[in-house]
Amino acid sequence: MGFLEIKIFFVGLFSVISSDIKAKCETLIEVDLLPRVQISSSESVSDRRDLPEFCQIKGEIRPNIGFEARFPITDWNGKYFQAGCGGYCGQILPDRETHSNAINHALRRGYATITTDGGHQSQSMGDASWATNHEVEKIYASEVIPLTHAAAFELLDKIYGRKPSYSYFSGCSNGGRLAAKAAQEYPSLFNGIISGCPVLNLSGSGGIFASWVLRANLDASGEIILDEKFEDKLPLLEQNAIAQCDALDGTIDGAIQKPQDCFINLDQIPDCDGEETTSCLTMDEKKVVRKLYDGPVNSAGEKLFYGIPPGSERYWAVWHLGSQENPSIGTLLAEGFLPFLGFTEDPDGFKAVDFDLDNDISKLETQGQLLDAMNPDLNAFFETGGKMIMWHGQADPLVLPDQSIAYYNAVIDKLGQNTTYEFFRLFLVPSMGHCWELPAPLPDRMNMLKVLEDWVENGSAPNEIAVYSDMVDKDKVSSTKRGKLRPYPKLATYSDSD
Ligand SMILES: [Ca+2]
Repeated sequence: MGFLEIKIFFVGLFSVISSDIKAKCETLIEVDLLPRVQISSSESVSDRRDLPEFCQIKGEIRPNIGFEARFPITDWNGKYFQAGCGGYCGQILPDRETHSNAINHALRRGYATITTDGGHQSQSMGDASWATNHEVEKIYASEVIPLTHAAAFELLDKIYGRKPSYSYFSGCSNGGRLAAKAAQEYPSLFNGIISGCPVLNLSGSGGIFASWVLRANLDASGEIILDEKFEDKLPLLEQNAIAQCDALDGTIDGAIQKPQDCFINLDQIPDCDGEETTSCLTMDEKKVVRKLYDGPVNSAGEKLFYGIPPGSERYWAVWHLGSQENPSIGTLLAEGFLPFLGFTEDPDGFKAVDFDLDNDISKLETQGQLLDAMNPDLNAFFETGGKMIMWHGQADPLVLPDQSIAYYNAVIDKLGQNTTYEFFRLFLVPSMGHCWELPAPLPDRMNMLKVLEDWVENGSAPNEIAVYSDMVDKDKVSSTKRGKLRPYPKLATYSDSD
């Protein structure tokens, strides 16, 4: 055969294969019942201009995990991508961009992808009433990972007739917690794992920290002190933090890269003297802000969890500012966690603000063992050759980055610095908030999946990760700025060049 004939032969073969895949996709619902999956629809989708043609499969993974799978009709790269769901899950959200639940970025790279609702359905942020059922809690805690993996492999076998060459897991927030759980509890399922802004210490975050934030923000009569209007004063707080702590890391770049060295002095912010403006704080406001930076303490003054990082102020409105009528997301999450997830028994009518930091912490232990992803023994994952990238916005005011740093150090204590560095690296993203809620002042876009592929498939370990800005809000973000993240404890660097 000449070149042209060979080309025609392969093009012909290829179109047979892709039409075969399309046919399998569109008849999937009629084939034999799959042991692990109840399919409700399966069809090829070719009218999404932002996506390659894909087989869209919807249904339920037994017992009750809603899912959507998106498998390429043509040009499958032979690999599998599973996403973890954010928050308390409950929705499938296959078109979500950025990091939670997101699969389209992997589909565009040719992956067969799947995302789920975590094993229960809910419509509103912070709804954890489904967690009165302990079996459902166990699925949310981690069982969703192997159940989804096994079901997806059945689907891959039906559509492509084979197993994938590589499997990846990625998630942010609760999805990042699931990613860490995958490495800890199911070490042989994934070749590569991306754990973003993970709620590793879910019982500490949802129980101790979240209830502290609510209580710190109430006056003696139970009224909220920092409400939605306080958003206007956040730039003042941010400027104060940057002025005091940007240089502590050795570089004035607009980011506080050593927040642990930073103690914010609020005396430098003028007191409001009768007249309220956006360039002063009242005494009550200063008291609350002090408590937020310092973090939870008990009545003996003992520190119980981390404080909100300086430099994260611009994101406080998204997560922590609200009113009685319009509660903050942090409030909703706290009221969901306590009582439904945090306690073994779910006390009726319990309010998060009533969580007692002197007496109630031990009540979180049993559920903490189920939910938290704190086990530093990743040896089994290491032994299988798995690689994990953990990343965390250094200005995340909801899921505090200190818990990722503490975890990383615990893994080093367990496995040693050299072994850990061979398969697990932590990247802190300066000035980025929680998973991505607003453009950060510094570059906050990166392609972690590409970086992880290079590590897993080519043995090219990430010594630096490019970050860039493609936001258009030019008043706030430099569109040409580039950065390089480096593995913790190294710091990121920035340049103005393209
Ligand atoms: Ca700096």
